[in-house]
Amino acid sequence: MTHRLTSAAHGALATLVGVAAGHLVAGLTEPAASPVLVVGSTVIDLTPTPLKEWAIAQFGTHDKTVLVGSVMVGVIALAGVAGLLARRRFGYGAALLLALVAIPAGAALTRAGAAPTDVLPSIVAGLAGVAALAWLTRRRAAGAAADDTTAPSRRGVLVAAGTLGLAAVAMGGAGRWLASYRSRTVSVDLPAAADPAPPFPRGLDDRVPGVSPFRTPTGDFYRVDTRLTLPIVDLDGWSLTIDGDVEREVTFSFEDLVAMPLVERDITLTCVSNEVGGGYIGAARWLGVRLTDLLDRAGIDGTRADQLLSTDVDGMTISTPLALATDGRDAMIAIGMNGRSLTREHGFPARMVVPGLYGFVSACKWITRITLTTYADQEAYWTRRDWATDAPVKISSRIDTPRPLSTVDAGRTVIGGVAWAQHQGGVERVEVRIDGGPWQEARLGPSAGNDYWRQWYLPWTAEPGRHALAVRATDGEGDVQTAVRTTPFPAGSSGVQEVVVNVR
Ligand SMILES: Nc1nc2c(c(=O)[nH]1)N[C@H]1C(S)=C(S)[C@@H](COP(=O)(O)O)O[C@H]1N2
Ligand SMILES: [Mo]
Repeated sequence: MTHRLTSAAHGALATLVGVAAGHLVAGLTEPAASPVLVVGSTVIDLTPTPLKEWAIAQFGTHDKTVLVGSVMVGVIALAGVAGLLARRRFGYGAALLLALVAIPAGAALTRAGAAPTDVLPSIVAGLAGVAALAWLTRRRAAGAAADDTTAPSRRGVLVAAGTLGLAAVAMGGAGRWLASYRSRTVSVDLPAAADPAPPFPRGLDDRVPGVSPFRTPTGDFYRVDTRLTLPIVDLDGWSLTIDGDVEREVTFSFEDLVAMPLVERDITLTCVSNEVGGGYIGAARWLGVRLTDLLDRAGIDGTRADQLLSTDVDGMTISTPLALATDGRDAMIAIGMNGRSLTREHGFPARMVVPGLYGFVSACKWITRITLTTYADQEAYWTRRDWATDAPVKISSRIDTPRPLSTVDAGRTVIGGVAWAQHQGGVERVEVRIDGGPWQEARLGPSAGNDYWRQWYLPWTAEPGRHALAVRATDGEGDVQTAVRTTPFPAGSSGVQEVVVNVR
């Protein structure tokens, strides 16, 4: 029994060494091609939409950690089997390890934007894994031949295992460090906007503790994308091409964009996967080139296109309705966020921003191509997964304070939060309902335009006991946030948030 366990452990250890060696090579070449990560990404792409939504709801922003963890557990289980096989006959175990490696190798070569060299980390993982397994097996055989129970041989096996374990940790750590070092944010100097945003009003930030800051600091801005690693984009090699059904294909370098008249706008970005009351929303000041200025260079007057199909540096695609993107709203290719160039997390060097549309149909990060096409001809990533193509942000509101299920002291306190109705005349009114009573009008913070969220608060004299607080917003067109609940799929959640708090 213990022998079996040892064999399985050796298989697992050898595989960890392989995975770590692959991670190190990926850190030097293409981080996204790291064996575990590339399998994880493939799982993300293949997961049916309902299951993906369930995972996001269950694990929130930890969904990717859970995913990578599950892949690792699966790999180690199979690796244990390889260890057991190797005990019978080394060739069997080695063959299983190599077969295992075929999975990331295939995934790396078939992922969007793959280069032939992306198979390297998997090859190295396979070779390192088999070599480690051979070493452990040989050590063990030597020990067994001497005498199963003699201390020195057993110590020899333990030393070998310990050495390999340390090597795995060192290689894995080095790969991780390399990937994050190479994708670190380097700020680029950007010129001032030719068309600046109005002065940013002072929000309720310090007057109503607990309310979301009026402008979300870039480091706190939510991040949603299908990636497990950040792309490493080299500014000199980067360009943005507009092609498809246009008069002439045009390509812009980063310098070309910077040399064009820049606009600056305050825009709130929302993810379609945001549940009512959720955190997948952020508000920032964006700097960029008007999308229509770029489209005019390509000439789209006679186009038959109804879709802008954006492609990122790795081949990920995002669709945007052409009519909405060019209807006069401040759609732009942004190169700056909150006074700096974009961070890697948020799309460096350039991304699309279209006020009023959920991010998955507007906000392509790491953008490198915009193709004018039709929905009938070409389907973007989420269109293939049955999400809506025309997805305006739904009017919604959130209670930031008091926190759900928190305990607050009785007496004078304040209920506060944010509300948004991007591009629908902004937020006109916010109302709060306490314990099912009448809707009471809350006080609004300042406005930074109709494409930006609004802070709100309502003073409250809290009586001891349990209380249910609800909030709803009304937009500038008079539309009231509906209480009818819908799921994020396929066009965004709706409903009214209700939180329960204890007052003592
Ligand atoms: N290339 C790329 N762009 C992308 C995505 C993605 O997965 N890949 N996700 C989109 C989604 S669903 C949203 S909500 C926004 C989020 O932008 P943020 O991460 O800067 O907040 O980016 C959009 N742009
Ligand atoms: Mo999203």
